[in-house]
Amino acid sequence: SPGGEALRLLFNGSCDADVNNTVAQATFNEKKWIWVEDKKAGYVAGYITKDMGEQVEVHLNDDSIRIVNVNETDKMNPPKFDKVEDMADLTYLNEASVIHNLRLRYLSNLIYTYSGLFLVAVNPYQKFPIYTDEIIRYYKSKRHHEMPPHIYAIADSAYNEMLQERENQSILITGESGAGKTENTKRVIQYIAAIAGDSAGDSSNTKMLGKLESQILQTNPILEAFGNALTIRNNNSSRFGKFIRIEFNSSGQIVGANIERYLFEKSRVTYQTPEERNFHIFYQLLRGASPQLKSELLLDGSLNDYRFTKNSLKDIEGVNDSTEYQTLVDAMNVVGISENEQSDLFRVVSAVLHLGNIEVASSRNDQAQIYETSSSENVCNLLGIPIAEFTKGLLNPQVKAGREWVTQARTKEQVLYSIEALAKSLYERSFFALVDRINKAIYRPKNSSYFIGVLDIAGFEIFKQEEYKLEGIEWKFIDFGLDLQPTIDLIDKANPVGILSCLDEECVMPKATDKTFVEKLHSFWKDKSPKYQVPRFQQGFILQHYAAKVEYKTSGWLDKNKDPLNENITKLLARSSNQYIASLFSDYLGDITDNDKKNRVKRGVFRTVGRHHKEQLHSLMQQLYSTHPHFVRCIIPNEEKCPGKIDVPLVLDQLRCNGVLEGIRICRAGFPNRLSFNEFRRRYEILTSGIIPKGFIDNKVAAEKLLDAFKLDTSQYRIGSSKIFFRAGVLAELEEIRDTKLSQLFSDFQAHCRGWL
Ligand code: AOV
Ligand code: MG
Repeated sequence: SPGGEALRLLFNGSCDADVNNTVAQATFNEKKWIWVEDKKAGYVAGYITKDMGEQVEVHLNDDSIRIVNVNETDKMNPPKFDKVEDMADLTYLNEASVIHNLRLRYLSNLIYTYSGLFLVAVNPYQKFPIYTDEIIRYYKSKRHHEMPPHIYAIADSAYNEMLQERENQSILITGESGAGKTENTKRVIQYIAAIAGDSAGDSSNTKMLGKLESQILQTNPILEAFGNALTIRNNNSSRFGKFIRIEFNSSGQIVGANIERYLFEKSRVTYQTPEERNFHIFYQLLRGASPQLKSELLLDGSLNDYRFTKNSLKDIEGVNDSTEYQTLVDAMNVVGISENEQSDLFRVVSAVLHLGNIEVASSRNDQAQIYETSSSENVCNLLGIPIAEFTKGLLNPQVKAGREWVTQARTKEQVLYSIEALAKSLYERSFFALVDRINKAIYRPKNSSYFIGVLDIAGFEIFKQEEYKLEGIEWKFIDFGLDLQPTIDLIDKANPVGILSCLDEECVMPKATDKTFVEKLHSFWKDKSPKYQVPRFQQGFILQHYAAKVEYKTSGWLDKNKDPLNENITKLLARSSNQYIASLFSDYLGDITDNDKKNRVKRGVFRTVGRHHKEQLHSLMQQLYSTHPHFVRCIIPNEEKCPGKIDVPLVLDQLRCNGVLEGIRICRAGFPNRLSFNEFRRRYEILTSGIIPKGFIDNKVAAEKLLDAFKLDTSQYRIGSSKIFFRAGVLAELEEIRDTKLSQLFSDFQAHCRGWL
């Protein structure tokens, strides 16, 4: 198959002349070029016209002259480094050079760049033809640096390393909202499905995927319909995190997949700001469903008729909700979600809409009343529960007072609160059930030997230097600059009591309030952890996260951590005549005695919200630690969702926070490039003559002789048990010498031939 050079030509678009033309090589050599810090532009180019020690006079590119402190300047790399594919190869490594390189590449339509340990991906906000079947074939089984940087290269390394090292792999994709995490996650799955499916053999053609691979790909439109929404930052923002594990048999074929979801933003169901939307499905269903289905679902209105959609934005630029509805139904059919199951899912969506329209009035003595019953009737019809008990449960629920059950009168506010809690919980439970259902279709753990996990969530960092250890090289572990453990302890620890445990404890204390909770926290952590601080004005606490300090206000936490659902209603739902609805609330089945309650706590049914997240994240971390990680850092280029525009300060901010700049430094401090003895000898023997004796000689010995002959400083490499590890830039230099040598040989040869003619 064609090599990287062809692809490089294909990818490289035109570049904004203004940026491209930083400095030509000839001009560069004449003057002392530098980068100067600039508040607005981030950095501007210029050359030094006068050196005054602490200060320099600089002639800037716009022909202005500025006098600046030397420490506000950075060295500039020669033009031959423009658009380098791996920023660890830059001679001068500083913020200005890194951002300059990313910018040059971005404006030439090159959105992917290696950066030592990471792949950096800058959101293009436009569709480039770089994700085709043909490109997939280019990347299949190629060596990393043979090909231009691409998310496919990362997916391919993960796949090959899984097979070669017989080790689970993970691809960790992080970045701000709208930076491109989900898009890149989809590309990883697409690539793996194409090269590792049943039918993959030689085809790597996404149109000819096997059934399982198609199902795995089609889970995405389903999850996005129910779990994504338009936000200010992203037209298709994921309101949940996910970890997708693709499972393989020992020969590398896909045998199944599993999706775990984290942290779902259910509050969006009942409230959106006017610039945002509810979850896509509400708009898709109301705009795309057939009149017949809508009437079955008792939906006779449109977006403006329902409280949970009417105040939101209605349209997404370039998206047709009705077409998306069709895409969703097609996807559900591929995954094997039956028509009945689909109508169950839609029934929940409709019930949520009708819940929002229940009008609650207040009687003279402040008691809640429902006079207009059509919405409640619709809700009860859709959910398969009797309306009399539903209304009574809302307005006059039975609650336990000491040992007695008494009937309580509720205010309008209380009833509205419990209706909203019900709508949110109903939708959330249905979303979770949908994820379970999808897993039932695609998860077949039987023959699984390995997995590649793809994490599409914002958050944390893990880092291992296993390869160095395996090679028996002494390696001083460098802290990644993101010392998370103290913060994790602070949130997570059982002893002394971390924030979550403390919250759980307070939730079961009879007289606890938000105030007693915070006071307890202060008593445990104030002055005991460097990451914990007490705010001066608000009731709450401050945590030092890796990018910044974050202040948490704790008002309402106790309530939020408890289950806010009205048990009168949830018990009704658990006995719904509709099996699906009943299954969503089966944990509320039966009358709950105190004894049951204790048992349930043990069985984990009554796990509090905080506790549940904590357990999930713990299990995720355990899985990740057992894998070989690959890191992808997504960058949002501007806040206007606009193609071809780089907001330098915004990007710099992300590079500082996400560890890219730190990562390059670490990579350069270490030995990022490696070659086996065999390959090193094969490639570079040509640079010497007569160093290696004729006849058999061990590859390691040969490699050592070559290293000697090249007179490489011993600080520039380490010799392992099967490979040599090089500092950044060393191999690049050897490659350059090799290129020169080869072209010399070639022209000698040509001259020689001419002599014959
Ligand atoms: P996110 O996952 O990182 O945000 P997305 O992956 O949803 O961000 O990307 C946001 C939007 O940017 C997408 O809908 C595309 O329109 C565009 N986009 C991103 N990457 C690409 C790409 N490689 N090629 C073309 N368009 C792209 V969030 O889920 O909000 O944290 O919560
Ligand atoms: Mg996303």
